This record gives sequence, structure tokens and C-alpha cells, in this order.
Amino acid sequence: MIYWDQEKECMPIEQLRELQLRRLKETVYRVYAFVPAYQKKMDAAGIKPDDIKTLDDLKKLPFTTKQDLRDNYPFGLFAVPMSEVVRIHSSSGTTGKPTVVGYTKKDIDIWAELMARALVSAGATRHSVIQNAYGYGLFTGGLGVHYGAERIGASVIPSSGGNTKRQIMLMQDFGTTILTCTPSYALFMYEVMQEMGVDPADLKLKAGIFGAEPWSENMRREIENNLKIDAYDIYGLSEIIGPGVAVECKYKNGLHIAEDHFIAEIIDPETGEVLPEGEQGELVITAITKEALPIIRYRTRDLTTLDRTPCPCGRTHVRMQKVLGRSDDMVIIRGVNVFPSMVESVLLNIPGVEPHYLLVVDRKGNLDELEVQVEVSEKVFSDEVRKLEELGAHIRRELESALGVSVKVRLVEPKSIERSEGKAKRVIDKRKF
Ligand code: DLL
Repeated sequence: MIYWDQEKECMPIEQLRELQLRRLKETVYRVYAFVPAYQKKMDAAGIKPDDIKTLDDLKKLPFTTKQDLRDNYPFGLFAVPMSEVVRIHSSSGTTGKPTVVGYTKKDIDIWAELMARALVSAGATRHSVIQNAYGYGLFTGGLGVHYGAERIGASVIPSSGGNTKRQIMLMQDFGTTILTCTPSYALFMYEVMQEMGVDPADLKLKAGIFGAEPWSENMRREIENNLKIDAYDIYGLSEIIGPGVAVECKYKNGLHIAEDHFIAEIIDPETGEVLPEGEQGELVITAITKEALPIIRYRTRDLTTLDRTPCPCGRTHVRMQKVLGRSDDMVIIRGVNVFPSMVESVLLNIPGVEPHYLLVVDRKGNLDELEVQVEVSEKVFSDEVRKLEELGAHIRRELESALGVSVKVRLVEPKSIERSEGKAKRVIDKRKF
């Protein structure tokens, strides 16, 4: 099975554009009629639903941000009465109130379809045994993947995050063929396998569908080599629907965005201008089929590029490049933008370095300092001090040339950086603003 829904996934572009326009118009009418906050914003911008005549008119509409969701906490942006809402999820922000999202029966149905597409795109079939180690609960990862896996008729193991030894036992005993979790958790599982003396080659595992946090191409290689699997990237966010907004196909050359349900734009994060195709900027998504929480021009804060060149898989939906990072995770060191994924790419090219790292930012006097803590392998760690010093200096030079800022490198003991069973924490910013 190559596609879950070939008609939609390979829809000719003209037809896709017509469908998007029709759905966009309906959505704009609906939010204007049923969500006072949207009506207010559109009135302030002098836009009426009738002004949306072409897809290009989308850019006339105001953006929606996380702050809008917070200002309307908890249910103020819902476009249906609560009696229609069958599920509520929420994503915990680092500050303030969490973001709350709601789903009608139809929303859940569409989400399951999108997740079914995503799993099939990564090679899943009804014969797959899918171990779903994304957290179940308010986080959308667990239930989102779960419904999609059931939709295609695969056997789901709802293992949720945590209890890593048990995860590995389940893999062995139940013959897991596909693992779904964050990429950082997949790496941690590999470490625990090593401790338990389990050889991944003896497992039935064939593929992993990893997302919910940025991960570099080098990290993909690391995971694929360690676990002896194909690793696919899956993207999504609660505000839009959850996982399943975009996913890689077997060519792993960008993630196809489900364009029959979402319209993607790339904007300049500073000015808000829509950027020409192919330029890197902030991804903005409009959800055009959601009932409970339709969302217009949501600023994701995720930086990426869109690619409309044809994909050999036959899907016509636009591809987004792997996300470089969230603008919130970006640290500005003396004016230079640094993303954890850039550091990760450099580190994983250096032998003896483990894929576990942390960026610690501090301010000494008036000067920002970036310290990169890097774990080294057991073997390297027991080397003579001189060799360790040489390695540290080498890492520093590589990082400085890639990032363009001076960096302090601290080599730390194997297994000393905290492991994650969900989204990994890569940055500690000690500066006071
Ligand atoms: O992380 C939904 C999800 C669950 C996606 C499982 C994939 C798999 P939130 O908790 O709302 O939702 O966080 C959304 O996570 O804006 C990105 O910054 C980041 N993110 C999600 N997927 C990727 C990815 C889920 N594949 C935020 N690559 C998004 C990079 C990702 N970042």
C-alpha cells in the first residue's frame, strides 16, 4: 500500500486549489459568524468574508497567535457549542495558561484519516504492529497516532511514554514493527537496549515515525543506524489538529502537508510579509476543515521552507523542509541566531560524540556566553586528558565555524545529560531580561 487516500493525496493541483478556496471561504464565513474574537479582528482590519475571492486574498486576513488562544482561554475561539465538542486537548506552555483545543466528532474523524495517511506514508499497513510511545493524555501525540493506527487496521500497543525497559520488552514480545515517539526518546530507548543487552537487529522493528520536536538529518542517520530502521519525520501542532499535519514519504525529502485540510504560507517573522516560494521563514497554517476550532493564519513559530517541486512518490501536496527550530528555542548570542538543531548537526558529525547535548546561555557582565555541554562515549571519556582536550578544542572550532559565534565546550560524562521520554529540553537560558 503506497497511499491511504490516493484521490486526495495525489489530487491534481488545479482541483486542489479549487477545493482549498471553497473550504477557505466556508471557514472564513463560519468564524466571522460564530467566533466574536475573529469578527472583531476582521472588522478592525476592514475585511469582510465576501472579500475572500481568491486564495491570494488569504493574506488580507489577520494572523492568529498563541496569545489569541490564551486571551480566549479556555473555549473562547470555539466555533460550535460545547454540546458538539467530543474531545479536549491542551498543550502546556512554558509560561501562563495552557493552550486549549477542541474537536467535534467530524474533527476526530478527519484527524484519524490524516494520521492514517501519515502512517501509511511511512510504510504502515494493517499487518503492522505499532507501538505508540507518544504520551497519552492532554498531549495530542498519543491519541492522535492511536486513532490513525486503528483506522488502518494495524495492531496498536498504547504503551505511552515512560517505563523504558518495559517498552523494550513489549517490542521483543509483541513483535513491534513500527515505533512512534519523539526522536530523543527513540535514542534513549537504544541506550536502554544496550544496557539490557538487546540487539536491535534481533527485533522486528522496521520503521519509526518521529516528531513533536526538531531533529536534524544527522540525528536521523544516528537513529537509523542504531535501531536498524527507517526513520520518518512527522509534524503537527495542537492548535492546528495535532500530529498528522505533515509527514514524510519514503523519499524523505520534505514533509507533505495535507493541503486538502490546511493552507500553508511562509512569512517573514519580523515583518509578517508573505515570502516568495522557496524562501525560509515562519510557517503559517490555516485549517480549512475544522469545526470546533477553525483557525485562520496561525503563526506556528516554526521555521522552514516550502517546496512545490514534484515528488517521485506521486503526492501533489507541498513539502515543508524539516523544521529548523522554533523561534522560541532560538537563542540570540551577541546578535547571532543559534538553533539547537544547528549544534546537533555539527556534533553528530564528530566521532566519539554522543547525540546528547545541552545549550547553556548566560550573561557575564554585558556579554552573552554560550556553553555547549556535550556527552562523549565511554571510550573517549576514559582516554588521557590530552586527548579529551584535543577533542574539546576540535568541537569548539567546528561549532564556531558553523555558528559564527564563540562557544565554550564542556565535555561531560556519558549519561549525565538528562534523558527525555517526550520532548527533549535542549536549551537552558540563565540570562535575565
Ligand atoms: O507536538 C504534535 C505532535 C505529536 C507532532 C506527535 C508530531 C508527533 P504540540 O505539543 O502542540 O503538538 O507542539 C507543537 O512541536 O509547533 C513544533 O515546534 C514542534 N514540532 C512538532 N512536530 C515537529 C517536527 C505536537 N516533526 C510544536 N519537527 C510545533 C520539528 C516539531 N518540530
